[in-house]
Parts: sequence; C-alpha cells; structure tokens
Amino acid sequence: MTWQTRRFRLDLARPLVMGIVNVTPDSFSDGGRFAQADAARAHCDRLVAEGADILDIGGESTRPGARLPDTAEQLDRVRPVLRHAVTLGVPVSVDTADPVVMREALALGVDILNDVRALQAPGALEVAAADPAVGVCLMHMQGEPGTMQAAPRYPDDDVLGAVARFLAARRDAAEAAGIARERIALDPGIGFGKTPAHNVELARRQRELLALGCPLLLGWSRKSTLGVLTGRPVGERLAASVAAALAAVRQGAAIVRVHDVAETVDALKVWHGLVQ
Ligand code: 7PJ
Repeated sequence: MTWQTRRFRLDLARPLVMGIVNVTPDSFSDGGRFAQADAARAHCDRLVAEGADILDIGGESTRPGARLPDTAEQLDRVRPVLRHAVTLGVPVSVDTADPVVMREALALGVDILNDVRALQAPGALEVAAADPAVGVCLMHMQGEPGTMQAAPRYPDDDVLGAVARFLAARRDAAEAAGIARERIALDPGIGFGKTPAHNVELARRQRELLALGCPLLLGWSRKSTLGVLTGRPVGERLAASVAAALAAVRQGAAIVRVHDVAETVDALKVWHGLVQ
C-alpha cells in the first residue's frame, strides 16, 4: 500500500513515524514569538535526525478545553516553521482545520493536510481538492475541543461503529470532491470525544477499520488514556506511548503520530527485526 502526498508517494510496507511539532505559545510577546519559531525549527531538525518519516506541524491546540486561535494567529505561528520544514527532505503535514491556513500552507509547499475535523469546515474540501496530489488525513472527533471530554457517549456504546461510519462518510465526501482514495488516510481520533474505555475499545477493534480501504494513522502519544492505564502524568508517558505505538502497528496502523521519534523509531526497528 502507498499514500500519495504532494511531493512523495509514501511506501507503507513498513510503518511510518510522524513526528509532532507543536507551535503553541506560552508567551505572546514578540520576543516569545521569534524564540518560539526558532525552537520549533530546531525541533524539526532534531526529529528528522531522529528518523521521522513525516513532520506534523500545528499551531492550533486541540487539547481538551483549549481555546481556538484565530486564523491570523495560527498563520503567524506556523508560517516560519513550515517554510523551514519543507526544506528538510521529508513530507510535511500541517495540523489544522482552518481552510485559510490550509491554503497558505499549500502555497508554502506542504505535502499533507492533517485535519481533526476531517475537512468539514466550509471550504476545506475544496482547498484539498484543488491541489492535484496533496495527501489528507481525516480524523474522527465527537463534539468540540472545549467540551468533547464532558461525559462522551455513543449510541448502544458502539464507538467503533460510529467512528467507522463517520470515517466512511468523510472518505466518500472527499472522493466525491475529487480527492482520490490513494491520497486519503483515516484516523479514529484517540481522545477526541472518547472515554478511556472508548479508546481501548477502538484499539482492540482497530483492525475492523482496515475495511475502509485507506491507511490508518493513530495518535496515542502521551494521551490521557495512557495516564489512566499507567497512573503516570503526561511528562512520564514515554514507555506507555512507545508501547501504544507498537500496539497500533500490530493492529494495522500504517502511520503513528508521536512526540518521541527516536524511541519510537528504535522500537519499530526491533519490532520489524523480530516479528515478521
Ligand atoms: C491528533 C492529531 C491525532 C491526528 C492531535 C495531541 C492532540 N491529528 N492532532 N491524530 N492529536 N491525525 O497530540 O495530544 O490523534 S493534537
């Protein structure tokens, strides 16, 4: 299987590691912004040196309870980082749901649109379809980031069914808009409007999502369900995150989205060497 992205047709014979580059500020001063862009560019270099197959760059925190930055603010954050990232020889994705940010990112040369809203914002499908080869990742989210973790529920407790139906519908909408199936990856959206039990159920039944006919991308890195399983705070979830990435691959994931690239790359090399 392959995933067509703008400059690269990605071979999915072995699992790929997508390294996370967050450009979300803790300072709003100008000095803060320049320092932040510098740090994010250096982080891109580091993740590529560590073996990242894809860089995922986002300026829109979708953590539960996060405030949504406006378009101009998001662009100010990600623009300098994207400009640098596209020079590094690996495919670059932009983690955004905003069609204006998508269009600008495409103009800067990004290869993949990674959208936690699965191209549902007005104009987003059209932006993706207008580019002949850009790859897209369509993710399932129930509710809105601000409130999605307040007692999420699924009819008949069928989280896998709900996720599969949503992803099938968004895949079909993308294809109908002119985005070829070979350009589409799908993601069940671990932690996006889901309890720990829902996330575990999705992991156990993940293989059923392969019937959707697209590569699966999974993001477990440092997420709160790993805190529930281990009792550890977010800063101590490295081993848990690596284990979750391996589990996702065993269950059919083609791409894992991670913060800790070096450790995940090593784990997958050993996995690949020992299990064939
Ligand atoms: C995901 C994402 C994910 C995809 C974030 C975090 C929250 N994009 N963006 N899948 N998560 N495709 O990293 O904790 O799971 S932001």
